Amino acid sequence: MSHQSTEPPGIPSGPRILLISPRGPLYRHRTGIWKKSLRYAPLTLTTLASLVPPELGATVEIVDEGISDITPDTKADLVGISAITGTAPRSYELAAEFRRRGLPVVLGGVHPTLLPDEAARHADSVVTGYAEESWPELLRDFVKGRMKARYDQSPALTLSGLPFPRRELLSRKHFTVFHTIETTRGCIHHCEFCVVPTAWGKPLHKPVAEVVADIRQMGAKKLLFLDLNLISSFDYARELFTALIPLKVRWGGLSTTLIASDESLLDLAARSGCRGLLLGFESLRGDSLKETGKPFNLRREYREVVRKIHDRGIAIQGCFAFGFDHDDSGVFAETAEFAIEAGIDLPRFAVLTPFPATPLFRRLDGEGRILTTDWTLYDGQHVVFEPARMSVSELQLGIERAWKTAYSYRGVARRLLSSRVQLPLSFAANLGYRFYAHNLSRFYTCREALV
Ligand code: B12
Ligand code: SF4
Repeated sequence: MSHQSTEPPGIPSGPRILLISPRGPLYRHRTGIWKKSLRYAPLTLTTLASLVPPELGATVEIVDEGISDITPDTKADLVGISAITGTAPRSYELAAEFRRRGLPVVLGGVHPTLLPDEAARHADSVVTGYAEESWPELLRDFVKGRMKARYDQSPALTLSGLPFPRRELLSRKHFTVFHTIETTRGCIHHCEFCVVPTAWGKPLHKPVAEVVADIRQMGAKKLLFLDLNLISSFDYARELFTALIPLKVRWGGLSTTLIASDESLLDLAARSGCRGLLLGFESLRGDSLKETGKPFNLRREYREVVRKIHDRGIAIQGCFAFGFDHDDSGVFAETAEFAIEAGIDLPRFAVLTPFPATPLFRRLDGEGRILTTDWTLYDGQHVVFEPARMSVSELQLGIERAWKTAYSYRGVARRLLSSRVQLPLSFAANLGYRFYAHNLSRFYTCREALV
């Protein structure tokens, strides 16, 4: 059960706040295919809970529909729902239900940030961008009976002096990695498909001393950084990795392939306890990398990137996308074979997804190539646009084939024998992804509708 609520002792009872992270089909409690071996604790709801001003004496309950169900009689005075694009329709469905019961609903998160006017049609208030200042302001307004229809991120927002996320509100038993943390936000790059520059813009950093204090207070020995690009600033990354060394933690995080361009930074990452990196390789084809605004990823370097990282005992989760305008039907086998030969510990394959408001969405929309705005299908595994050099079904089935090839028993064995780093952890995650790969097609219910 992950419904958790708390009321600070000795403080008179204030509003009951219910915070929800809605399910997506793949990530749904019980019927989804995102196994525990792949699951790490998100920070969204625990962060929002930590930002509730103490003087309000509020009760906070959090529900993550990826791991539990909402009970129909859940009581609250205010409901906050966090929406990413794939979960936006479910968010609107829940919002309608709560509003029918007379409960005010606030929508926030990346999707309402990208499409605030759409979100506003389903909520009493919409919060865009990061909510470290605006959410407490909204709550104070709410108790005074003057909640506004919209709150935007302040341009002056900084990430210093913030409370630690209230991780105690989540039950650890649901997650393989419970101790997650965030140090930076935003990214300096502008990849055409990425929501980060569109939604959040320039990078913000937490003071390293505060990151260290959080790690110490949670007593973490195994950590995952959720930052989308931990090395946006090499200087910050260097300061952070240096500060991690005395903590003797093992950690994983997301980076660009650029980390391999600076061996001293890579050495420092390894010395600070880095045991796994998620890298966006995206494509093996130079034309596609240019098309998508990721020129710093060049194929000729990939094997070298993999070797340098493996040499330091760091496992690689390598992400590839299919559906670029330069992709043809040969791309799936070529990419899966590369992942196997290069010994990528955990390859992941996504369909290029034009998330709303991104430059990619605007381009494809301008070319009349967006096939659906059913946001449920914007989950990185469904084709939602007209590909340039293959049919929708070729792309949809090609991605499934790539998953199955890379996660066949032979594929897993060849990859892990070639890599030989972090084997026990990597093996467990490979089994999780093998299950995912072999069950993906269960969710292709809309294939016929799109083809
Ligand atoms: C944990 C995580 C997951 C988890 C949980 C998802 C969830 N619902 O939160 C899992 C593993 C399930 C997941 C899956 C996917 N994810 Co994900 N995930 C993340 C990740 C790495 C961390 C989220 C987090 O904890 N952030 C830290 C918190 C503090 O930040 P935050 O969530 O943005 O919240 C702040 C504000 O946005 C705001 N806010 C957020 N919600 C609300 C609600 C209210 C009421 C208010 C007031 C404010 C507010 O306040 C917070 C404090 O400032 C983010 C990247 C990131 N670093 O944010 C991607 C991210 C959310 N995921 C993303 C994607 C694309 C996916 C997948 C499609 C990937 C895939 N191919 O499988 C799937 C789709 C899931 C689905 N459709 O069902 C994208 C979303 C893009 C989009 N437009 O939808 C992100 C942004 C990463 C990216 N590539 O850019 N993901
Ligand atoms: S490097 Fe990663 S986080 Fe940065 S814009 Fe590109 S895809 Fe997004």
